[in-house]
Parts: sequence; structure tokens; C-alpha cells
Amino acid sequence: MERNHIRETDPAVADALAGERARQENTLAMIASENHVSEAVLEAQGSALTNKYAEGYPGSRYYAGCEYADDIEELAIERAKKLWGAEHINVQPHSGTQANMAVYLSILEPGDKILSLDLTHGGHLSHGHPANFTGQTYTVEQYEVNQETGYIDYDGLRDKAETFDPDIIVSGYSAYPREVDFERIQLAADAANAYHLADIAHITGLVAAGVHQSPVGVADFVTGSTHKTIRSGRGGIIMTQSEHASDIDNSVFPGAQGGPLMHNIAGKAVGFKEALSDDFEQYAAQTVANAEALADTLSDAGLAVVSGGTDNHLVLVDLRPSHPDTTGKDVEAALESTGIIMNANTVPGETRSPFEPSGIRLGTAALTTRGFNEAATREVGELIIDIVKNYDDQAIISDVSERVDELTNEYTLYQ
Ligand code: DSN
Repeated sequence: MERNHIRETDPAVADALAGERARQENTLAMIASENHVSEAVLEAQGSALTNKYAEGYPGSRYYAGCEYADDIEELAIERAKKLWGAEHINVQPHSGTQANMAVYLSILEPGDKILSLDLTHGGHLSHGHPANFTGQTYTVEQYEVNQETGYIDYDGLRDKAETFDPDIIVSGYSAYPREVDFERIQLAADAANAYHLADIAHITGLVAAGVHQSPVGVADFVTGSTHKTIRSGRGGIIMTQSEHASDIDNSVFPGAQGGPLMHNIAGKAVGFKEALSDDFEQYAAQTVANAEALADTLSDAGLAVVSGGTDNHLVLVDLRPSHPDTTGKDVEAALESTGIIMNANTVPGETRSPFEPSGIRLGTAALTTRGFNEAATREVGELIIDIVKNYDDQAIISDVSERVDELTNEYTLYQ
């Protein structure tokens, strides 16, 4: 077959791909769910495995020609077991949501009851939102964070578990800056005779590196995505005890998915190997140190940092106390024009709409991957403060933009 390069065969797509690569080089990614994988992970994801169908599991596939697919999936599983220490691991979920879907399918019937954190308090669509299959299939009750402290209201969770009598309690969040006490939630699940799913999508890398407590061996099921703080190939993962192994595997395939995305599983295997290194532990610790530095900088400038700080890779700011007339979208758009890419986010006690929320969510994993330390992250915090205070001032936007250019030139990404 003739070797074709996208540049020759499809200049329109080549231009967009080059544009995206340049966009990532020339901006600061602070969306808390994003990161920059290595060239090796990119290579695995762009490999010939994209052509392969491998329904089934290593050694037991529905198609021939799976010897290399088997090798790669086994490597991904073996490395994941070393990272997280689970008895059984499934690396086939196409995403974190697919991983959650497989868990629900394995133990719930339609109409069964899920107790999870409200989306505006930091939860996730796949934990029971009415617009998601979970909200449409199951009966959902939600717990909240304490609006004074910003911490999970563990007593409220326990009380709701008692009265609602859920079949499963979901912990693990998308916009929660504090350490999660998985054991305390497990006690509530035990008292309610409910399963416990810990969705660690955001903090997979922090848990693997030991800088956040692990729910493995505590919760019945642990799910995650594999491209956020863990910085490997795109997709999802499920970890559980041996007793649930075959139910989970059957729920992933054929229950929720068809053929696994073997090129993504190759990316997971490569990223997991990288995450087993000492460098990764340093990156994870630095990610948290950078988030703390960012939270302190914003807080010192008078911004309301939800919960007063952070224990992980993200910082959530409620703009209402300091800037009641400024929305998260105002700040998101102004920061985007300077090259700082983050997202507007709902905050506990949200009074605006999810499309025009009152907060901003900032993550430090991708900056840390680029080499940012606390001092450099504090400087980014100062730039963010300038924009929050002056989001419609073109002269300030232009000054911040120049400094972002200098930072992206100093902290390069791909060679
Ligand atoms: N979209 C992801 C996030 O930003 O948190 C979760 O799926």
C-alpha cells in the first residue's frame, strides 16, 4: 500500500491537526481534566492497532490475529495492577462514563437507586444526572457539599443513605478540590447495605503516585479515566475485587461495548509504564504543590476559593463574593484570548445557569507536565487575577497575552 501522509492526502485535516498541536504548544492548558501525554503515548495511539478488532479478552477473543492485541492488553493490565494494586482490572472502557456504565450494568436493574453528589456541587453527569442515561434509567438521590466549608457533607451523605436506602453510593468527583475520605463513605455504604463505586477519574494519577488516599480495597468498584492526571492513553478503566471480575468483564463486553479500542489500550500500556517511574511520583507531588500555590495566590488576592484551598490538582473559585457581576464565562472567554485555557464551572449553591455559571475551575496537571513549579504557577495565578479583575480591558488582556507567550516559549511541550 502506498504510504500517504495526511499533509498530501488531506490538507484540510492536516492543517487542523497542526493547528491543534500549535494551540497546545502556545497556550497554557488549565482545564482540570486535561494533560499532555508523551510522544510515545501519541505514537501508540496512532498505531496500526487502530485497524484491529479484538472482541473478548486476552487468550479468548472472537477474532483471529489477536496475538499482539493480547500482548498489549496484558501489559496494560499488569502495569495497572502495579500502579493501583487492584485484584482485577479491565482496561477496555472507551471512557470514564463507559466504565461507570459497565459497573451499573453489572449490579443494578433499571429503577434501582443511586446516591451521588449533585453535579453543581462537583459531581458528574454519569453519576445520575437527568440528562444522562443514569438519570433516565435509575432512581437518583443526591448528597451535597457543606456550603459553608466546601467539604463533602459526610453526615448528610450518611443520613441520606439511611433514608433513601440506595443500591449504590457513588463517590469521586469532577470539581471537588479536597481529599476524599473513601473509608467514611464506605461506612455509610455498609450501613445502608449498598455497593460503593469510587470514580477517581480526575485523581487516577494522584492515587497511583500515593499523593491521594486510594479507594482500592475499600470501595467495591473503582473507575477512572486514563488521560487526566495519570497522563496515559485516552479512555477508561475499572478496578475491582476478584469476586466481581467476570460480571465486570461481561458488562464491559458484550454488555456496554463492542470491540475494544486497541490503539487506546496501547496508549494506556505505554502511559502506565511511564507512571511506574520515580519521575511520575515527583510530577504528581508537584501537581498538588502547584495547585496549593495557585489556590493561595488567588485567595490572597481576595478571590473566594471553594473550601479555602485544595488537596489535589484543581482549584475551584466562586466569583460571586468578590465579583458579583462577573460570570465564569466572562473570565473563561477573556482568559482564552490571552492563551490561558480553563473552564467556567458551577459552584456549590449555584445561582446562575450551568451555561453561564458563577465559578471557574483550574487544574495544574498539564502545567506541571510542562515543568511549572510553584513560583511559575503563582505567576500564572497573578495573570488570572489580572483578568478576573479586568476581563473587559483590552490593554490588560494584551499584556497578559504577551506574558503567556513568554511562558509557553520557556516551558516547551513537544520537540
Ligand atoms: N469532562 C470531564 C471534566 O472536565 O471533568 C469529565 O468527564
